[in-house]
Amino acid sequence: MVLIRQAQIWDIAESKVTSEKNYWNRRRFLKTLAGAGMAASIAPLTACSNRSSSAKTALEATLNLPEIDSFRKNPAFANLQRPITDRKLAGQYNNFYEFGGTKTIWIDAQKLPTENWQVEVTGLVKNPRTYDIDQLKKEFPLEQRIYRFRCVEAWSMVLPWIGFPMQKLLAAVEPSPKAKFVRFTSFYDPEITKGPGFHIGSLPWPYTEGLRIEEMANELAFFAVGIYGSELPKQHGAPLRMVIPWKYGFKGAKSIVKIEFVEEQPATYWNTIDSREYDFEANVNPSKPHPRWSQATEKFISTGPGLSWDIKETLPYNGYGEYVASLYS
Ligand SMILES: Nc1nc2c(c(=O)[nH]1)N[C@H]1C(S)=C(S)[C@@H](COP(=O)(O)O)O[C@H]1N2
Ligand SMILES: [Mo]
Repeated sequence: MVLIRQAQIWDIAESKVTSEKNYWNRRRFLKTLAGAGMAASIAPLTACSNRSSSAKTALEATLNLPEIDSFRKNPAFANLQRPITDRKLAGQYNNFYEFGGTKTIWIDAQKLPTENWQVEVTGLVKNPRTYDIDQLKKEFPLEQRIYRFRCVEAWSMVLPWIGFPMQKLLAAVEPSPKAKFVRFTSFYDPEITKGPGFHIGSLPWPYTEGLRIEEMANELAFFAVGIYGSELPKQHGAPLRMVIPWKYGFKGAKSIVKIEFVEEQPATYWNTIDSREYDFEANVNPSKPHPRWSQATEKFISTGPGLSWDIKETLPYNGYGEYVASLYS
């Protein structure tokens, strides 16, 4: 266990964090400028993020949400021999590209309108249905599961989600035998979700993700409506997001408005941008390097309130092989 860094996250320059956005912007610039022979002179984009104590208070306000009063703690997903990541740290180190490409999108994500949220379940199912978020929470008993979380950028956390297994939704809507895949769509409104500098050009919005039906039916596949005992903060993808703990974080679409059962493998946001870097399957795999991040180890963001991390070896399927390996044999 090697502690390689100890600093307040408030003081960390965004340039120290390898972000998908920096890469993506840079690549666009390189593409644009390549013809002019200027590519070599472009330095990586950087941005500074110094946060004051008023920002701390603002952060706390975004996390201070109603507690979820009735849920059971599922003992099968309770003990990971790793500490749960500090709540404030998890709530200020996010990816939510609709609101910008920095890790500090918790500020801009507050623009997400979550009132009267509905989720449409449609496509190849016997019982298509549009759920109000409150109906969903009532219909499916809620439980807490502590899961490892692994981003393809090679950082990881341990997070206590509250929600229900995707299996339960499958049983309620009954997909037809023709349904082989599921497509999940995140909220998108270009008037609201304008991440600064990230909406240049044509990106394949809305954010969508997909699973095979068998993956969705796996015991681990989860819909979260809460975290740390309370409702989901907007930056974590309120009011409903996916959690697929054996896959990289980008498979877990946030703020879901539509769930669609389909016959063919659906296009996804990242897979459309770069299928080589973001394959559809995206299982956590230490022996399959990403073009930009060796996946052999990860930065486990463990403690709080400052940002610090331990380097840990990455486990196949993020440690969940006993549940999911048979899906891929
Ligand atoms: N709609 C949407 N969902 C998303 C993303 C996003 O940009 N937009 N980012 C993904 C990525 S790359 C990660 S690592 C996780 C981050 O979840 P967290 O911020 O709650 O830790 O959300 C995933 N879901
Ligand atoms: Mo990610």
